[in-house]
Amino acid sequence: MRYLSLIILIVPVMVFAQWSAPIQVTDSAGDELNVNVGIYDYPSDHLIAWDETEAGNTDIYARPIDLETGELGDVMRVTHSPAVDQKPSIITEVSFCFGLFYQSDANGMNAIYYAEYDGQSFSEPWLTVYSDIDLYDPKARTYGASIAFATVIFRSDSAALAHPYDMGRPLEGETIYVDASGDEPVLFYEGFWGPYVYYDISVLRNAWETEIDGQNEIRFEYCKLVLGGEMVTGLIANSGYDYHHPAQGWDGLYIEREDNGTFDIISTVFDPYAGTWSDPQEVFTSFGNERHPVADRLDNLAFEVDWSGNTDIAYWHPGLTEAELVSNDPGEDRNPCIVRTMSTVYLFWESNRDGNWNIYYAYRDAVGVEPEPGPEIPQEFTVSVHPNPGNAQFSIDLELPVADIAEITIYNTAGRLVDTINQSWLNAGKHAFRWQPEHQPSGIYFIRIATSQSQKTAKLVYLK
Ligand SMILES: [Ca+2]
Ligand SMILES: [Ca+2]
Ligand SMILES: [Ca+2]
Ligand SMILES: [Ca+2]
Repeated sequence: MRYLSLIILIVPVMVFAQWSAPIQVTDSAGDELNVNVGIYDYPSDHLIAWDETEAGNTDIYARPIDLETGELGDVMRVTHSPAVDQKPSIITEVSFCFGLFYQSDANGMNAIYYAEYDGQSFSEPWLTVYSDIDLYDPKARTYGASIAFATVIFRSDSAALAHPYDMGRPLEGETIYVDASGDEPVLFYEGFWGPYVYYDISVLRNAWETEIDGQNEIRFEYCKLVLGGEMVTGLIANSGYDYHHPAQGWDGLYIEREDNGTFDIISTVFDPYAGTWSDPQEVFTSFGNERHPVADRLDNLAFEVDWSGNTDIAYWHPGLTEAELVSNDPGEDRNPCIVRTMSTVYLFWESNRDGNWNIYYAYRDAVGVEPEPGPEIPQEFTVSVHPNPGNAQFSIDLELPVADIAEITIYNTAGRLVDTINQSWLNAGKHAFRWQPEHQPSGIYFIRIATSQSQKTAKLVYLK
């Protein structure tokens, strides 16, 4: 009894009943690190990638998983070079192409390589972005607002860079310096591409960690749409702390705050009108250290904690009153990676509980917005359009099984965006929208509904 109350006193925040037991993904004698997961085929076919170091050589490996059944495919070796091939980042949900970027020093300098996956195996990797300075830490990003368009963002010691990727192949020679100044070191980079940080009057573009006058600060960049797309850079208000690792949530950032060697997670919300950030709110503070936050656009937040004397993985969401412990093993558990399907949140991470590093994952039911009382919650994501064909106005009925961000757009047969109908959060349930073609010729149009998890396209025929 004395022992039990001691545990309760020391670790009052341990809640982990919601989480499955950890499931092992890799079991080789080498060290598997830097796990990254992307969706290959909606709804549940995903690819897990990591780098593995064995006998002094580091290569990229990947393994398919069906998240619905938990079935794991064979482990595939993506690279075979004697170079250090590491930090895979999977490009996700881009039509006609799928693969992973990674960093390699195969040509002497660190550069960004890409290998394509066809559902069975990987192509020979090729060099996509190179420079006479080291480039590393690739992060693949997709544009939710466009068809088949994506970007890989990476960094050097002094700048963050982006490279567009279109219809199957990275575009050559189009590297963009995201942080053009290059005057300050870029210590960590979070690039935002897609509709989730789009407001009527501005777009939040990027946030990164840099060192200014001996202190680690978070810089950000946003685009003022009302002033003709002017890019503005600012500093998230400093109050004498070191800040690290900005991670983007629904309307702002989660940041690691360092105060005399102790670490907490704070959040700050972006004001798109003023271009400023709210005063930092403590999301999670305790006697222990909370570090390295990662978040998805629906505020699923994972981070590392040392509450029981070794590092473990914790999870938090605004719908929870307490953080939940996902791993609780005496080994070191670190580097969480979040994947969410319609109804489930998955966390992948690396653990040395086996005497070498291996990849594990665990899952729980997604924490969503509470459904409105009354209306029946649909089982499936569906869309219907009527009348179709129509001659004046179309009604679009949408059913969402879970709350999500939904972007509804209309394209013509040339693939050009004709209209944007919705770009905001929708609760689970039934929704009705209207589209009235104005100054559009008769013909076939496509309505595309993209949520954070999937997309649907329906054809409609407009006859004047
Ligand atoms: Ca291993
Ligand atoms: Ca290698
Ligand atoms: Ca703390
Ligand atoms: Ca642990």
